[in-house]
Order: sequence, then C-alpha cells, then structure tokens
Amino acid sequence: MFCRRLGKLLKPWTGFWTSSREGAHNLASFQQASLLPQRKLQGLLFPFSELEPYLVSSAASGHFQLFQPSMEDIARAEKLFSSSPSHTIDYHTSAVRVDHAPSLSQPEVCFIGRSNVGKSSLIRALFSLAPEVEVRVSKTPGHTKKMNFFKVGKAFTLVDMPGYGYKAPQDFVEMVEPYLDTRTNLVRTFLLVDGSVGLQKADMIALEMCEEFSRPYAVVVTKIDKSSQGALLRRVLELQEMITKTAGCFPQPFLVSSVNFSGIYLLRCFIAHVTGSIQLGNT
Ligand SMILES: Nc1nc2c(ncn2[C@@H]2O[C@H](COP(=O)(O)OP(=O)(O)OP(=O)(O)O)[C@@H](O)[C@H]2O)c(=O)[nH]1
Ligand SMILES: [Mg+2]
Repeated sequence: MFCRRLGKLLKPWTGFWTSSREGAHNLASFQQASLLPQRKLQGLLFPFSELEPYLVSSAASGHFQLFQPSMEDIARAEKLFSSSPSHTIDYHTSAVRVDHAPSLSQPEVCFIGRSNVGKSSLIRALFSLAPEVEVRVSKTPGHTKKMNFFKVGKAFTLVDMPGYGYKAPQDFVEMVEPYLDTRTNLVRTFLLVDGSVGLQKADMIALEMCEEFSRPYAVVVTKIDKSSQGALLRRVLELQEMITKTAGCFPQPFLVSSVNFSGIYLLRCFIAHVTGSIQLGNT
C-alpha cells in the first residue's frame, strides 16, 4: 500500500555525497548550555515556548507543553548520552531487511521521515557527547540506505532509517514497514517533518502509515534554525491540526535544530523517559 502511494512522490535529484564527523559542539551538553543567559537557555530547552509570543489564538497556547521535565531530569537524561567505560555508546550493526535486524532485548526507538529531513543529523546531535560514534550525514537525499542500529549502553537502542521520497519506496516496503509492524521492542517511533518546508504529501502518508500500525509515535520538527518564528509557527499550527486528528501521535511535537541544538536536550530526556531509562522527578 505504502509503496504504490510513495511511488508517485519520486523526484529526480542530482548531487554529490559528503560525509563528515565533527567533534563535540560547544552546546552539545546541557551543562554548557546552562551557563547561557536564562532566556536563551529557555529557548534552547523548550523551543516551542519561543513561539508563544506569536500565538494569536489562546486555544493554541498550552497545547504542546505536555512534556516539561525539570532541569534535573534533563541533566540525568544527558548522562545516558555520554559514553563511559561502563556505558558504551556505539554503532552496533546495519540491516537491509527486518529479518536481518539484530535480536536485541533493550527498548528501541527509531527515526523515520522523508529523505534529507535530518534523521541522521538529529541522531548525530543526540550523540554529540560521544563524538566517536560515527553517524553519516549527506547533503543529498537517499544517503541512509540501511537500518542502522546504535546501542546506548544496556539502556536502549536507537535506529536510523532510510528516508522515503527518493528511490526509497522499495526500501520502505522491505525495511521500514515490516520493522514497524514486527519489532516487538520498539517503544517509540519519531516521525521527522522538515520545519523549513512544512508538511508535505509524503509526511501525510507517513502519518497515515504510523496510524495504521497503531504503535506510539511522536512528530519531530527539524531544521527550526532555518525558519523565521512566524513561518515556523504557521507550520507548527498546521501540524497541530493534523495531530489532533490522530490516535497514536504524542500531542506535543518536538522542535529541534541539529545545528544550534535547540530541543536536543528535551528530546534526549523524552527518549530516556520512554525507554524507561530514567524516572522523571515531577510528572
Ligand atoms: N540548517 C539545518 N540543516 C540541517 C539540520 N538537520 C539536517 N540538516 C541538513 O540536511 C541535510 C540532510 O541531513 P541528513 O541528516 O543526512 O538527512 P536524512 O534524513 O538522514 O537523509 P536520508 O539519509 O537521505 O534519508 C544535510 O545537509 C544536513 O546538514 C538542521 O537542524 N538545520
Ligand atoms: Mg540519513
């Protein structure tokens, strides 16, 4: 079903591959970010709150801030994303078919979305405190061709998926759909939507697919550094309207930038929470 629908979305694209790995960003750690002035820190921690002054409808306000952990929770979650001799974060393996996926008992989260939406970049940002973990990112779509499994100690596994929309319907049918359908240890799917362009037809199809599989999922709005606050707000409100019609989507979209680290600390904490790796103090 998904294959036929996505086939229509194929677009030709030319370009060249690049792959890069950088050392830890100076805002990679919440500890470093917490030295920033309060207002700036608030924006990095809870990017949605930055949009609030722009909200025209009070109905829109307050709808998204459902996951608001304390600073202590965020700091505790961050420890999970730092490697230590007793807690190794590392690339584990890749698979092109779900029956080749590693058999792991740890809770798992996966990242899906259109090609070039920023899945690999987001995973690299989440792992920025362990810069030795290589997560490959490309300027051209279709870079990630396999399901890539990353182990975070014994706590959980994170899976980078190939994107859809570029030479990918086949990948989706062979990998992503069966994975979402059968992976028993999958506790959350993150569906990424590009905040610099807003909801696209392929995103709507992916939302529909997530609904069909009836597994819990959340939307992550990527590349928020590329939009004005006003444009971002319009797109988030459009998304909110969609989310309210779903059954399985977490009501709060996570707004992130893998470039300036907005929303990364909060998402780390949410992942630590949904995988049962930390108990939140105040929720
Ligand atoms: N400005 C900005 N650019 C980003 C961000 N995240 C990703 N990008 C850029 O978007 C492009 C695609 O990023 P990837 O992370 O490779 O995207 P992907 O979803 O993994 O793509 P596929 O593997 O093809 O499915 C790269 O040029 C990234 O540098 C972001 O938060 N802000
Ligand atoms: Mg990728």
